[in-house]
Amino acid sequence: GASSSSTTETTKAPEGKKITLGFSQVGAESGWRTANTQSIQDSAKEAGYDLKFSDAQQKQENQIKAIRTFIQQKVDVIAFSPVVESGWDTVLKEAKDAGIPVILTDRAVDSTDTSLYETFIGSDFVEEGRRAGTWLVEQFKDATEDVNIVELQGTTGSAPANDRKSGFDEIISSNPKLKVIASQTGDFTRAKGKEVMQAFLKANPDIDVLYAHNDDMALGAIQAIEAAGLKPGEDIIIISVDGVKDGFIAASEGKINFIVECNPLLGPQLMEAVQAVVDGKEIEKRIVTEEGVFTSEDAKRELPNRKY
Ligand code: GZL
Repeated sequence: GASSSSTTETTKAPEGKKITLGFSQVGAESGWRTANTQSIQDSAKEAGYDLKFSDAQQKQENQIKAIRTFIQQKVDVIAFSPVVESGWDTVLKEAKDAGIPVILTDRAVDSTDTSLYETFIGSDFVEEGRRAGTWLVEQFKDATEDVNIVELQGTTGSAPANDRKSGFDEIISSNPKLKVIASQTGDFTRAKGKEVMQAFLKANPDIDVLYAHNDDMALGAIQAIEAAGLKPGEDIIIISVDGVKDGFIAASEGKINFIVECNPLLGPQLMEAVQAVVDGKEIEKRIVTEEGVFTSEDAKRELPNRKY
């Protein structure tokens, strides 16, 4: 890892004290989450902030507890990636009443009161779903028979699961032969992705396509597909989202056919937003992260350049 430079200058906070950032992270469920955590920790160090970091093990009540602890500790700014979209208004109002600004990263909340947070920094998950659907429509535009699709959804109630599904459904509805015959959550993990894919294979003899809401579930599903004696990327076309190293490796081997990138490196933008908020500067209410798409060929070429 990068050596910590001893000369990191501390950012001047009000009264010259170090800025304290309380961050509540979803968990450690996927390769994407690991890269996201690393980016936040590295960027906070680089900025000279005192980072109080909490891992909620994918439980909303742990995130709410962490946010309440940050309020008691009177941190300068609270940031978090909400594991699910709903159920945040009460604790966000407590932060607002305590005069502590909140920044959302990665996933959104469905609070209608947008004064409860300063900004939301993250991907457009609906667009990611549309990109997955657009590639699939193109691949099967000449299909003469039904195309049977199974879908491994992300964590139930999470913004990426809701939006990646709706964006995909919106686009594939243009071709009635594209049929989602089974759709179930794999909770963004390899283990669950494998388990649910095993069940899909048992219940559906003729699966043509797997749409997985993240690489980790796709990688688990690939284990199940191979155990069933089928060839991932050939017998079953696989589309995935994220673009973590292991996803790129599988794509470069032709086991995943199309990857929609979801950028986890949100640390630098988060720290910029923290500084702006502390300095009382205006910031955009919505900061969308840049990301692309990769076929197997693209992945083979790009693999050496991937940072996570
Ligand atoms: C997306 C992020 C999702 C990733 C998964 O921004 O919230 O959660 O796609 C991760 O890999 O578990």
